[in-house]
Formats: sequence, structure tokens, C-alpha cells
Amino acid sequence: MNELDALVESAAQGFAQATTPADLENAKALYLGKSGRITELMKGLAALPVEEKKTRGAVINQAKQAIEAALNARRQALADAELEAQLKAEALDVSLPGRSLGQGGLHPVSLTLERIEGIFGSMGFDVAQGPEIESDWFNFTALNTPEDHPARSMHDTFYVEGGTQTAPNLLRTHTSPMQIRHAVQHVQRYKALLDAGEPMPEIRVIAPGRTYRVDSDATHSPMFHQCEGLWIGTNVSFKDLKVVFTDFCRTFFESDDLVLRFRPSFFPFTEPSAEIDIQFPSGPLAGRWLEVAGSGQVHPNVVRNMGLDPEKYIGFAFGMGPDRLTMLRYGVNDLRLFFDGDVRFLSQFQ
Ligand code: 2NL
Repeated sequence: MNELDALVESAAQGFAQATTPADLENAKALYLGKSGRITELMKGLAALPVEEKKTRGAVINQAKQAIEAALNARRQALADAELEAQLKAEALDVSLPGRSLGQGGLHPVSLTLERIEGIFGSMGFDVAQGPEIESDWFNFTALNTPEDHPARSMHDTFYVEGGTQTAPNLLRTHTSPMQIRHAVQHVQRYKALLDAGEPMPEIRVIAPGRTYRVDSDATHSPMFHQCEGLWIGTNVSFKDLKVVFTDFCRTFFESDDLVLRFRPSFFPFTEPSAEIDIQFPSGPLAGRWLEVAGSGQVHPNVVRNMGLDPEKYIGFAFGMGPDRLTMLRYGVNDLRLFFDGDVRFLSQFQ
């Protein structure tokens, strides 16, 4: 092997030993750098006679080209290896199953509210919805609640900023204020008839929605749902309440043999008043009386606050808890499950 072949081979070996681009550039300098071996050989040509310069120059040039070829091949190999390593490190397994968004659905309490609205809708009831921040007047005073009633205390009711001492703002504790709003609007709409002493169309409305009380345990949540109903006319009696509510309960629980019991009670906004209990004929809850609603004949003061003459207009109202109805319908025993937002629980109702 002549001297130049040996040089090419040692260069190729040096390049092969370089494992990083920086190593490789250092190895290159040994041969092609300013004082590298090839460069030195080229400089040596100057001292040679012309003929020898030509032949020797050609040979050195060949060696130079061979070294450059080896260098470029190694450069490419290192770049390929680097790309390979990067691809490996950043690899995505596109065969893994994707993360599906899944299908949403209605909250169990929303399902109950829809059922309630559907059933009462079929009996000619409107649905009234309105503000959750109410005035003291609509929430308490219009409903015949005495000034010193415990429900008005800060232990029971959330008061919010923006009200005044005489007309505080609060989070509504029931949806009855919405029924008062609805009744007042209704009376306004039929003012001409009423002024002429003619009877107005009946008020038949339910008010579903969120309500708030200072209370929290397994059966009470500070935010809960309520659905109230109101039916006012010139000839609406307790008998109508019994018929309507019995029909509602039997439809809601899909049980024609469900029995109801009206138990005397007291509410400031109704007189007389009754607690409504139901009893399932069969199933896990059979035989027990379960309280599902409060009800009564609307108090004359409340009828007056709607803008109607209590000597002419009479009716009934009731209030129930859709959260509790949902618990009974599905056999859920902790109310808080509804409001924790755990999809494992909520998805079972879809
Ligand atoms: C209960 C009690 C009740 C009412 C709500 C009512 C509404 C108006 C006028 C008169 Cl606008 N009364 N609502 C009447 C009796 C009972 O609810 O224990 N609810 C869960």
C-alpha cells in the first residue's frame, strides 16, 4: 500500500470512529484542515519540477477526493442516525384507540323536570321561569310570610348584595315568587275583563327551577330544585288539587295503583294546607308513606297580592322537590350524588 492509500484508509478509519458531528469535524481537520495532512502534501508540490508536480498533484487530488467522499458518507450516516433516533424518541403509536368525546346526556334531575313539565303540560299548565335572585317582597311578603318568620333569617336564607334594608335581595328559597310574577302578569293582561267584572281565563302554571337555602347534609343541598304549581279560577277546589296531583303522581311513577294521602299541615301561603304522601303498591319502597309535596288552598292574602279579589278567585297551590322525586324514581339514597358532577354516576341515567 502506498503512502497516499494508507492516508485515505487512516482518514476513513478516523471518520468511522467519530460518533458525533463535532468529532467528525475534528477528524476532518487532521486531513483537510489548514495544516492537515493533505494540505501539507499540496504545499510540498511547490518545490517539485513541473512534470512531477502534475503527476504527483493528480495523485494527491485523488486521495483528497477519496477522503472527502469518505467524510461526506460519514456525515450522511451520522445525520441519518440522528434523525432515526429523533423519530424513535418522538414516535406516536397511531394504532392506539383514540380518546372519544363520548355522548352527553341530560342530568337525571333535568330528566325529572322534563317529565314534570310534560305531565302538567298535558293538563293545561303553562311553565313559568324567572330570576333566581329575588326581592324580599316576591319571595316572602307577597306569600304572606310574617316579618318575624324564621325562614327570613340569615340562618336559612342567602342574602346577596344590591338590596336595601327594607327590600333585600336574596337567592329565592322556593319558586313561588315566579308564580306571583306570573299571576301579576296574567292579571295585568286581562285587566280590561276584570275591570268590566268579567271572569278572566284561569291561571294554571308550574314553576320549576333552582332554589337556595342554608342547609347541607345527605338529604339537603344549599342549591336544590323545586317545582311549584298554581291553579286559580272562580271555581277551583281542593277536589281539583286531589285529582290533578293524584294523576300527576301515578303518571310520573308509572303506577296506576299508587295511593296518596293528604295530611293536614301549615304553610303561611295556604289555608287550609296539606302535606302529600304517596305509597307504592309494590317494589322496594312498598308499604311506606313517603312525603312528596306540600299543598293547600291559596291564602286570601296571597290571592290579593296577585291583584285578584279573594272573594271571587280561589285556587290551590303545591310545591314539590324534583331532586327527591328523582331519588325515589331511581332509588338514589344520597342527594349530594346529583351535584358532585361525577360522570360515573351521571352516565347511568342515559
Ligand atoms: C313544600 C311546600 C308549598 C306552595 C308551596 C304556593 C305558591 C303560591 C301561593 C300559595 Cl304562588 N302557595 N306554594 C303551597 C303549599 C306548599 O310547598 O313543602 N314544598 C316542597
